[in-house]
Amino acid sequence: MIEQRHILHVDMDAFFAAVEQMDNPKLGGRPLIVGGNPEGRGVVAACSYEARKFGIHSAMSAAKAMKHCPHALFVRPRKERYREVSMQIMEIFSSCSPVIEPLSVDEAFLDITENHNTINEAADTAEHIRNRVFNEVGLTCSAGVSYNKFLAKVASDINKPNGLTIITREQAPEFLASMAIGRFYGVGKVTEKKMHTLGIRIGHDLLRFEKVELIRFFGKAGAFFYDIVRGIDDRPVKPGRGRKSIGTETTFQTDILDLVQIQEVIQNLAVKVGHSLQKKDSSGTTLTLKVRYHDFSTVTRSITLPVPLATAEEIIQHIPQLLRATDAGKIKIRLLGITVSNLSKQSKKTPVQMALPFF
Ligand code: DCP
Ligand code: CA
Ligand code: CA
Repeated sequence: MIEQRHILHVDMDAFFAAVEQMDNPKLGGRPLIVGGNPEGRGVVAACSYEARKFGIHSAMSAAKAMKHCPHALFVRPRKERYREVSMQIMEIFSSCSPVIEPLSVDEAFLDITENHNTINEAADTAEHIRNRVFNEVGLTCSAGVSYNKFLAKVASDINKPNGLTIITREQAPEFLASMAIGRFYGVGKVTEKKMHTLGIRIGHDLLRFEKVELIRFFGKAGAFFYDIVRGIDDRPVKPGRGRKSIGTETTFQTDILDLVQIQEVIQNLAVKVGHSLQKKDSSGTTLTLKVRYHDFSTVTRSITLPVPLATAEEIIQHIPQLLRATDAGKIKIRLLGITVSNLSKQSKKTPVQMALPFF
């Protein structure tokens, strides 16, 4: 076992919504939704905690949010501004530890093992960071402190908004045993369902299974589940990692069923992603297709390849396989997206040009 580490996870509260409320005090203290047009087919990107009391949450349709709370205020996202604020918070994090791994625009892991002998010292640093974010940026955030990444991330969510939670090594087993299985890292909707059919609803139920059994049921992830429910997660905080993925998606004016039309859309998305990859001199080994059906249920299908993808043509080659694993053509679709992840810097400078019969 590696030595006791002190890991922090910091995550901004209602990030886009909080930035809007900060920049425009008239929006403060009110149910606020940042997202698309509620009269059209927009979705909620973020909502203030005042809006959450009405059952509104991210990814809900803006129209539905409007129904839940007719007096909510709606504003459109300003991505550039969020990126700017994101840089400010990341700078504060960086000044507190060189070992920082941004996970998304509003959150990061920090390894502060160095210079911190006890978890209480680590908690003091978490509070110091939260104070600085509040005083220097003007926003609240929540933090989790524990001895691994998984527990630190879970912890940051517990006392949201504007809270701090510590999970010590002693507290971890009881905590993990009573945790709902869907909250375990890597357990998405599909895996959660499968866990339920196996009678696994909380961490405690998962403890009954041998590692080999879990591997049989869940593949490699099974081994990971076996470990994390025992509080074992040795993943390091990886500093200096840039963007984790490059992707794009589109929501249609009206839902589409026609496969030819679907393929055309994906081709355009692939061209966009291909351009971004080339602009950033990146390539990635994992390709993910996201399909949201008319009823908002969403599936993602991924493949990981031995050779990184760097161009639209290379992406498009793998789309039919991914598409076949969805209900495209059978069930109406409202959104399609593709993402390339597991990025590395060295793209192939001279991609082989192929005359590809798309699909
Ligand atoms: N976001 C988005 N679409 C989603 C989820 C999130 O555009 N489906 C954006 C808006 C969020 C930001 O990312 O403000 C950060 O996402 P979080 O999941 O961290 O959620 P919030 O920061 O909004 O709220 P919380 O206080 O629960 O962290
Ligand atoms: Ca957040
Ligand atoms: Ca977040």
